[in-house]
Amino acid sequence: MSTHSSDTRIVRGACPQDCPDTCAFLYHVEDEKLVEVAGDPAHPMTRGGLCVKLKNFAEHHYNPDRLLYPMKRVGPKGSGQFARISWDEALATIKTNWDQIIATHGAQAIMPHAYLGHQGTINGLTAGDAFFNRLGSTVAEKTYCESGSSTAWIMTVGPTGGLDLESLAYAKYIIVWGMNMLNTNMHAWKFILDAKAQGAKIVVIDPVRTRTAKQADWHIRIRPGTDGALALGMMNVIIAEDLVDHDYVEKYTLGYEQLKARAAEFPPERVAEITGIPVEDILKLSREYATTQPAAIREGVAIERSPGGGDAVRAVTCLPALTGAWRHVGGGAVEMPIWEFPTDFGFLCRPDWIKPGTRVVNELELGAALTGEMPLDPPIQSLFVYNSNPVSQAPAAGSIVRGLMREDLFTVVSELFITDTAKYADLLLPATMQAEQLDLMVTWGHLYLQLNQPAIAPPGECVPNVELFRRLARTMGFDDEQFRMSDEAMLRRAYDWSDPRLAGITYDKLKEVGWMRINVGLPHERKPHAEGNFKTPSGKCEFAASAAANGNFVVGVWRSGYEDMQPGTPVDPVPNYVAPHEQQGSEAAQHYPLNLVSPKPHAFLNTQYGNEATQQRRQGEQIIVIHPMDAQPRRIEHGSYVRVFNERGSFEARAELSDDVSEGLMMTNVGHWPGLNRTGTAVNSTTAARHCNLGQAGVFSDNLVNIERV
Ligand SMILES: Nc1nc2c(c(=O)[nH]1)N[C@H]1C(S)=C(S)[C@@H](COP(=O)(O)OP(=O)(O)OC[C@H]3O[C@@H](n4cnc5c(=O)[nH]c(N)nc54)[C@H](O)[C@@H]3O)O[C@H]1N2
Ligand SMILES: Nc1nc2c(c(=O)[nH]1)N[C@H]1C(S)=C(S)[C@@H](COP(=O)(O)OP(=O)(O)OC[C@H]3O[C@@H](n4cnc5c(=O)[nH]c(N)nc54)[C@H](O)[C@@H]3O)O[C@H]1N2
Ligand code: SF4
Ligand SMILES: [Mo]
Repeated sequence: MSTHSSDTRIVRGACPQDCPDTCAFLYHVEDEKLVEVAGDPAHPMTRGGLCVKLKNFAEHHYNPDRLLYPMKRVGPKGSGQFARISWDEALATIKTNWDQIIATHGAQAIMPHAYLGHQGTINGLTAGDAFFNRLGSTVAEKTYCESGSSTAWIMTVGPTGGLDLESLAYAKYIIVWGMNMLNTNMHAWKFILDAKAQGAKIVVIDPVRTRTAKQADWHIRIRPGTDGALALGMMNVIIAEDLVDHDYVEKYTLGYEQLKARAAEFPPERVAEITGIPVEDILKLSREYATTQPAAIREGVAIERSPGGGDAVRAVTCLPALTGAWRHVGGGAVEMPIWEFPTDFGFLCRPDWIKPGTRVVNELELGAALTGEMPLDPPIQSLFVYNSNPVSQAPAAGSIVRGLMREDLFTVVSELFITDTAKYADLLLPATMQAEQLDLMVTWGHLYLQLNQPAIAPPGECVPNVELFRRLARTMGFDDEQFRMSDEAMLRRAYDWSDPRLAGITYDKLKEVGWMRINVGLPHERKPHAEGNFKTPSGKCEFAASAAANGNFVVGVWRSGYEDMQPGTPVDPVPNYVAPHEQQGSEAAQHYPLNLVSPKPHAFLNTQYGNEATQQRRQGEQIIVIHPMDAQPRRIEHGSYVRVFNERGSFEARAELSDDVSEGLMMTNVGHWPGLNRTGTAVNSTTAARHCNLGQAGVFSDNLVNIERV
């Protein structure tokens, strides 16, 4: 932390990003200017340090490219030519267009598109839901991330926080499964190092030898999309060698006999064949995991990014109950602890305002929805994008761009910058950044409730999302109380402060101290499921999910509020292995023989900061990691530019030859701005808009491509 003059004002805040660490901020303000954003040294997760992405967060607020005023398009679609207009004109334009669309096609011809550009209670994932439900628009299903894992987690153990990441310090065996923690959950790595110092073994299961894998005691290379088979194979060994905690299983689980029968179908030889992991390693992993307690599993989001991802997360989540790992402090598993926070999603989203029969369109299928490839009656005539950047982050990006080019589509984008998506807007609306707004931050990596208070005034005419929707509500003539409440009144209303987990925590106290731990036990003593106490219908860890027993389905919170509107695909009550769709050896593989995974960039947060020169220098240009044996026959050398392509699209990247990937596998990062790349495209031009088998999550790791030197 640098030193500042005595007239520095410190304001408490919290990181707005879709990142499990949700760091606590100290905003430093001098002469009403934000001069520094520091991590709070007292916060147990942040411990005074922010990540590389947020290093220049104060300057980010003053980036000269920021969108400061409403703008309208003055050139052809996608040309990026805009002219400043007033908020009154912007709102009036929206009203005229929407009134006309509603009169001709009905309100369902309007579709919102939003995700987690901001992670606050009133400006984040649920912002705008109440407004669009009141409007009667198409309901957008937001399943970019965790919806498959969350569904799987809830089916198996219920909406419980599970293992506290801080408790990892007390584990003796830690499996980091499908997560590049050093990039994506870096503040929790400290607890792993604490455990290691006490003799714990760290195992990373990842197809790529990542920074995290390099720090581990053991890196297990797995074929993408085969984690379900590995987890079932581990169960096979654990059951066959009688390493089961029978007492725990009997008292606190449901469906052991069924799970045993399923696991019997996955002997190590078969699992080795599917996963590419040697039989000896499967045996060793199973034995070590079952016999070294406390054993912890840090479930990464990447497990879900394949067709069988949902069942894979269910299978992984069954493991700690089979071995009794939950009995110990530091044992068990963690998907995300978000479920411990008593948030009133009913109030925030107002699902009661959705008219029966309103259609639901999944956001990952945006391209098909806009181009008409997905038959929709009425067709989408207006798209309202906020908190998201689908041209970069959604699959099948080429079809999204084709859709956005439609002359008859009225597109509004609320943004911080003119992103690759915003470029196609008819109207742009300016949004505030975190130091300029009030919110209670949602977190999915720790157990602290945090208030972010405004430190500086918004520049230009920027407004927080919550104010944007108040303005839109007034414009459309909605006078419901929801749209007349202040930010603070909404935040006070959005949590159940009488919930025992919030005992002693009040909004006023948060205003003073910034953050407080919720009452769910301290890290050194927390054993949430030592005696069962699962949040499932049976109260047990459900190896055979009662939610699926009668062909039912379950969904994660990201469809919150409208679960009963759509029947889901029936799933097997007991987790199974579902193979990748785009497989080596398939017919498609003759043309596209290489599988491409596209995890998170080190220096960007999804696409955010991808337009900052300092971050671009840290991240470097778009690269693709290729095994030398795949590069050689294609005359690709280290540093050559290559075109990566399949029938969906292409992009270019600089080749990095390395055996950090296996033969047949390549790795590139999502998050580079397509428009700043060599051909105006990035990895999602090649990914497919299909879903994982639970929660409608995306399948970004299931992507066969080919490459050639350019
Ligand atoms: N620096 C940085 N941090 C971030 C983000 C960011 O953009 N940048 N984004 C945030 C967000 S939104 C999220 S969801 C999290 C995600 O963070 P993570 O959970 O870490 O997810 P990914 O980065 O997608 O992938 C992690 C690892 O999974 C591997 N992987 C890919 N497919 C598979 C598979 O089928 N099985 C297994 N076992 N491994 C596989 C990849 O090689 C990669 O190393 O990160 C958050 N934190
Ligand atoms: N190939 C591939 N694709 C992926 C993934 C992958 O691993 N591989 N990961 C997926 C995952 S896990 C996720 S979470 C998604 C993330 O996808 P997005 O949520 O779309 O990612 P961001 O880049 O964070 O984009 C958010 C946009 O919101 C804007 N924004 C930020 N704050 C505000 C605000 O307060 N108001 C408004 N109106 N706008 C704001 C930002 O400027 C940014 O342009 O991407 C998914 N896409
Ligand atoms: S992006 Fe994540 S690690 Fe970085 S400051 Fe924000 S919460 Fe912390
Ligand atoms: Mo995500």
